[in-house]
Amino acid sequence: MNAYLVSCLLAATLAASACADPFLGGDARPADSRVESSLPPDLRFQGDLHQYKCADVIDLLFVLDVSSSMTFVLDTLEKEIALVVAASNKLAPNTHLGLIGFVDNHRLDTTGPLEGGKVHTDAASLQAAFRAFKQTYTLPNRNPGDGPSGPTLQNPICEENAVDSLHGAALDFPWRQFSNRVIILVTDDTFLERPDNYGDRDGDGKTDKTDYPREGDYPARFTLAEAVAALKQAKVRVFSFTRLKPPGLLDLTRCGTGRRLPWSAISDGWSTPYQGQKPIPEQSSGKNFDLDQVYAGKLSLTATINDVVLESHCAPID
Ligand SMILES: [Ca+2]
Ligand SMILES: [Ca+2]
Ligand SMILES: [Ca+2]
Repeated sequence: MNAYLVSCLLAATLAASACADPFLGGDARPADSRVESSLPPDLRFQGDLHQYKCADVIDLLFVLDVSSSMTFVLDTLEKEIALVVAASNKLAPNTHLGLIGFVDNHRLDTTGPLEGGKVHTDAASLQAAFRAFKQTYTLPNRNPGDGPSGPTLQNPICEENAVDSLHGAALDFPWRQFSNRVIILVTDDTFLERPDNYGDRDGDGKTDKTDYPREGDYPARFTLAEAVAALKQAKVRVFSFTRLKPPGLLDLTRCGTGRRLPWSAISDGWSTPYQGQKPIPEQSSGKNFDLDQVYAGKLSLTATINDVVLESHCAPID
């Protein structure tokens, strides 16, 4: 039992004033809430006080770098996502899942059965979505925000647009009111901020070079601070899987085009500060994990996801 549940139980024994929902605002109470809607938020526990059971549901959004080096992650998730869905539904029924894919811009998947397609409820439709992103965006090197008929071979610099993806995740995913809100982000690079442009390979302020790797207009729309503010407002935790150090020269997953930031900055914003700002997982009450350990088979992506969902469930963000 985590510290929050213990303190909640103790306080609730003294006076039924504990366990107030940490997530203020947001959508209306879900129709499938496991608690009678007539109950005020401070009585949202089930059973007697000796068997406290948090009634929060789980909203789990994958925000995935789908650039060409990330095929491994999409394949792993496709294979193992059923384990995540099963574990989450065991913890709390009716888990909602979603997917954002990003390279230099992003797209929220809309092939699920709920909320205009933004929400998946089982492994099968999410597996199909992982496959579709791989085929449509990863393999031809296409930016998800450009849609399935966008230009291919379109990724001139190594940094990928996690910041705008997280800002979009905070605002555009239909987070439920009484929910444990978790983002699982996987990327193997750092990011840029407004007013930089991911398509401006040489940083001259123009996006007009047509030789490989071709330039394009992919402006960074938000800053790190703006994305973190949106995540905090939405009470969403970010758990990321990223590189802690640059890949070796012969590493097949090493980005082959140029960079805006030095190779040593590859961990910035995830496990090391970004331009003096604390890493995103730390700022959003989440945590970062070593993606190289996943590649090496030393860290299970799905078991780690299950762990963080369990640990964050019914543990309000401070
Ligand atoms: Ca990449
Ligand atoms: Ca890029
Ligand atoms: Ca340029």
